[in-house]
Formats: sequence, C-alpha cells, structure tokens
Amino acid sequence: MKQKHCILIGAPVDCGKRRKGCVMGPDALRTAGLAEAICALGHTVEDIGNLVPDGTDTAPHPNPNVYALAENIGWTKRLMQAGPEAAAKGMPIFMGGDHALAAGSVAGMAAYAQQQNRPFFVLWLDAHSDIHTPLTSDSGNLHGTPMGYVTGRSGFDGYPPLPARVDPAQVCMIGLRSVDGAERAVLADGAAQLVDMRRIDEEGISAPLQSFLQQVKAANGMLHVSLDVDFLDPTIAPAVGTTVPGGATTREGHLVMEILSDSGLVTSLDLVELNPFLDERGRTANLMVDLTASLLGRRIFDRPTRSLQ
Ligand code: HAR
Ligand code: MN
Ligand code: MN
Ligand code: MN
Repeated sequence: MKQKHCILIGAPVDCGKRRKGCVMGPDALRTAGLAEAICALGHTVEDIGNLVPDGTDTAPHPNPNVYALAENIGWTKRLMQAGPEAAAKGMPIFMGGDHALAAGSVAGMAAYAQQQNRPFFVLWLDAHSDIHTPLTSDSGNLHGTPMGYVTGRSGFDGYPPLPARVDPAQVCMIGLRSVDGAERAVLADGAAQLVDMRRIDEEGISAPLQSFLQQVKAANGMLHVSLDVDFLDPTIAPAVGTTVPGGATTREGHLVMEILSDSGLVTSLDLVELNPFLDERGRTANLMVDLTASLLGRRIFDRPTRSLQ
C-alpha cells in the first residue's frame, strides 16, 4: 500500500463515563508497540504525545445525570484543533481514551474535509450507536453522545459550534447490538447505514462494508474510522467497561481492516474505549495494534488487491 505518515495523537480522555481507566489507553497502545508495528509496514510515525483538554467552565446542565460536562467540552475543543493540524501533515490516529473523544476528532476531521472541498464519511465500528444528546442520555455518560454532536443534534449547549455537520447519509455503523430507545428513534429515519450483528451473522461483514466504501470512493470522500474496543466480542477484547456479548470475531475484525486497507480510502482513525485496567496481560491492547496493522497493510500473504465492485 502507499506509504503514509501517521501521526499518533494521545487523547487520554476518561471523562466520558464514570468508570476510570481509559486514561491509560494511549500508553497501553504505545506499550503494545503501535508505532513499531506501523513502521514495520514501511510507513513513518510521529507520536506527538498526550494532549490535555482546554479549560472550560459550564453552567449546571438541565439533565442532572450529565457527568463531567466541562471536561468533555474542553477535550472536544482541543481535539477539534489537533485533528486538522495533524491531517495537514499526514494521517491522524487518535489514541484514546474513551469514545467521548470522537466528538472532537470527528468534528475536526469533518472541518478539515470541508476545507479540502471533499465529502466526509464516518465508519463507526461499535456495539453502540453513541447518538444520544446530553438531554436524551439516561446514564449521563457523554461517551454515548459523540455521534449526536457531530451530526448536529440539538442539546449540546456549551460545546463549540460545528464547523461542518456530518451528514447521517454518509455514516455507516457496523457491529451494533446495544442501542437505546431514544437512539433508535433518531436512527429510524433510515439515513445512516446500520449493520447490526444479526445482519453480520446472516450476510457476512464484507458486503455491507464494500457497498459503503463504494459510496466513499465514488464521491472522492475522506473517511474517518472510529474503532471502539466493544465492536469486538468481549471474549477476545475484555479491556472495555461496556462489554456486550455477541461482538465481532478476531477474523471479522481483521477482515474489516484488510478491506479498508485495500480500499486506500481511510484518512483518519480513532482507537477508543481501551481500558488497560481491565485487560488480561495486554491482549486487548495487542489486538488493537494488530487490527491497526491490518488497516495499514499487514497481510498473511500478498495477493492482488481486489478492486471495489
Ligand atoms: N447507550 C448507553 C448510554 O447511553 C451506553 C453507551 C455506551 N457507549 C460506549 N461507547 N460504550 O460505545 O449510556
Ligand atoms: Mn462507542
Ligand atoms: Mn461501544
Ligand atoms: Mn443510554
């Protein structure tokens, strides 16, 4: 595959839910050899270290359950700035940190795509749709809201205004198996492409992904991939606070990454929700590194790249 310059952005966001541990995510990915694995594939890597959130004050939120609003807004501001800066130099890889970071990473990359006059697409690999707003979330855990923010839902008072809204018709979610009622209600318009686990069981994971990539390619779009650890089955990826049984297998995970790699379309990546405190001898961190390597060209055997149908 084409050589890339990858920029590792440490985003130890741990305020998107109450259970602590994702703060250690970036260092676990470093310990598991993320930079070395990428370099071994012939790419170059620059690790800019761990960021800190911008300082922010907020008024009390009308939903009393909302947790750590000011810190979440501070991270969103910081990452919205960091993403486009990195994208100007190469391919940003956001090392989380919990999924709250995607409010900033995705909003920033959408803004960057707009500057480049290119359509922007998001592939959301997750058990959850994370499309709540701070007003609809029962848990008040803001890692359940980044998709709501970037698609321009109301209820994000105090957050930075969106430079570029993500069109739900340019979002594909794969791996869904835990979606709340309020989330189903917004997804019911059918705009986003929703690939739940039943569909994967019945039809396989390749076909819906290929058809989404065809859409990205036809539009000459930029593609952001957001990989939540809980996309994977908890038996292979235990280091996550919100385990949901029945997730993607090791091979389904790698197949997604290999197809993405063949497509050459991915322009930025989130690695999120890794909680190293819950891991078993680093196996989840190692798996996240291996999946990233597959996305960046690691193969068992070389074979002619299959072009998109
Ligand atoms: N839907 C639930 C909530 O809103 C759980 C959200 C969990 N999100 C993540 N990231 N773990 O995908 O609280
Ligand atoms: Mn998520
Ligand atoms: Mn999830
Ligand atoms: Mn909920």
